[in-house]
Amino acid sequence: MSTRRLLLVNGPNLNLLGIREPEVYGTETLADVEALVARTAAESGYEVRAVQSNHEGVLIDVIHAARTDCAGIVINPGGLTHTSVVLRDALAGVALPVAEVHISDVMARETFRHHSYIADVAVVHVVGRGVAGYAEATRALVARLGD
Ligand code: CA2
Repeated sequence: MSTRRLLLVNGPNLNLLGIREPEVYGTETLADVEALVARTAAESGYEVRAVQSNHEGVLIDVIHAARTDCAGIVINPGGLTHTSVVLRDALAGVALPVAEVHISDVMARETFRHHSYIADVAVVHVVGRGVAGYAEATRALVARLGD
């Protein structure tokens, strides 16, 4: 039987969700995001391991660990989206389907946010839909996993 678990990864500074910059990222907290993804995944019989870290190496380790016990990864890499070859390599290396989420519309922001090192290793992309985008990404990822 396949593993009915997803890894939810939130990268650097996303622990500040709902606390700072509500005009950009909204008023919902990281706990709200994690509960939303858990609820959404549960609709399809998946459980969720949720991890947020401000440390790139920790993110790499949790992605590697998912290789053997998760079916897919929902990730908002935060600012590492635009800088991190190593995060991209980790995602490519575990060869699990990846859904990339951004709360804000990165293409409408500074040009340095326009490039994503993650985009072409992800099979689902949800950008600029607010926190609700995590639910969209989770549903789209689960739909690709089949039964
Ligand atoms: O829109 C997104 O979800 C981003 O991935 C968020 C990153 C940003 O660097 C990306 O370009 C787009 C920033 C995450 C920081 O989150 C904060 C949340 C609340 C207050 C301050 C930062």
